[in-house]
Amino acid sequence: MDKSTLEMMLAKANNSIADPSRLTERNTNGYEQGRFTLFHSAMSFCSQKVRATLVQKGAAFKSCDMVIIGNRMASSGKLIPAENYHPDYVRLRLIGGKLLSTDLAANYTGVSSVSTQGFDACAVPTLVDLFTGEVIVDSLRICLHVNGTVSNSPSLVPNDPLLLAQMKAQLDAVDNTPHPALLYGFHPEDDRRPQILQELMLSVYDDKVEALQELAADNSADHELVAAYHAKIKKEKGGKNVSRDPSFQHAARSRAREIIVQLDRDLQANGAEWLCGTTVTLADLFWGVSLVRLEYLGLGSLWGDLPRVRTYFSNVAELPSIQQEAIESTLMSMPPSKHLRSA
Ligand SMILES: N[C@@H](CCC(=O)N[C@@H](CS)C(=O)NCC(=O)O)C(=O)O
Repeated sequence: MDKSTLEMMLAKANNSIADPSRLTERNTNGYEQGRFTLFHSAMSFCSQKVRATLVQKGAAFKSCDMVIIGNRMASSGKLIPAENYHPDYVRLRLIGGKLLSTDLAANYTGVSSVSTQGFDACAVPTLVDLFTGEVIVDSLRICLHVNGTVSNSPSLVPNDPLLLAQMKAQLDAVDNTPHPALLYGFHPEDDRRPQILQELMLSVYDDKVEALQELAADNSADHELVAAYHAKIKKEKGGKNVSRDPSFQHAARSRAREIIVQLDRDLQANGAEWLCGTTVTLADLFWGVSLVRLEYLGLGSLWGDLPRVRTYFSNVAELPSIQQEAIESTLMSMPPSKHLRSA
């Protein structure tokens, strides 16, 4: 896309952020000044992967920190939609979506992987690369792009084809962990999420659907945007349907356990401090973010009997990028959890 059109769309998308203090320059002395703008959210698991990658690579970026949960005004009951549903943001993100060979995600599976579930046009993160004129969506693709373009710091992607294949399998494992199901869902007999989070989740799906329906009605002339909103409405209604379904919630937790048991086997096979070779790769950053989120949700017990995973978690949690962008970010943006403490 040409630079002036992209800059115009970017400026409009910035208007989706109500509070200008959430538009900041990060790592101002870092590499690739003026190149990246990241639309993300402090609390979002997928955004944490991207920010950890940018920080680990030492890249400068403009941070557009969005509120991704709608909010109802106490006085009037009026619903303020999540900022990631704003028409100008979704229009920008739809440009990136066209580069994916996938349909809009309309079915809820409890997993948010673009490669298996489709493209959610109303989500974060979105990266704009002003040097190439690209809008890039999907945290996995964004992190590979950042690694490939920031060349002054050590690569987070192995050259060795075998290690590269192993790393990609790990990125897919994290991507296919049912994080949305575990964050939003009510486990029938063992819900360990912080109480305030559980309360927040009582109305989250209804609020999302209400906000999206209003936005679709208000923007009826823009057919592409309306299609994106309709797909999202269908997906979120699906989420509500299974949020209290015991077998769905049991299956999500069992799936997360299986993925962690496989991590344990892979750690044993690699035998080093890190997961794919002897240096930090994207696999370690993705797993760092994933394990921090599971710990926050009270699911550290999923690897309580796996000492290798416990040691690995301590190692990744010491990386400054994980401390800052997963642990501290979670603690400052999400309700307090007795399960996760500051490093
Ligand atoms: N696979 C996508 C998933 C994007 C996604 O689902 N983002 C979540 C946060 S982790 C989001 O924006 N949720 C808010 C919403 O859907 O309303 C990625 O990795 O970028």
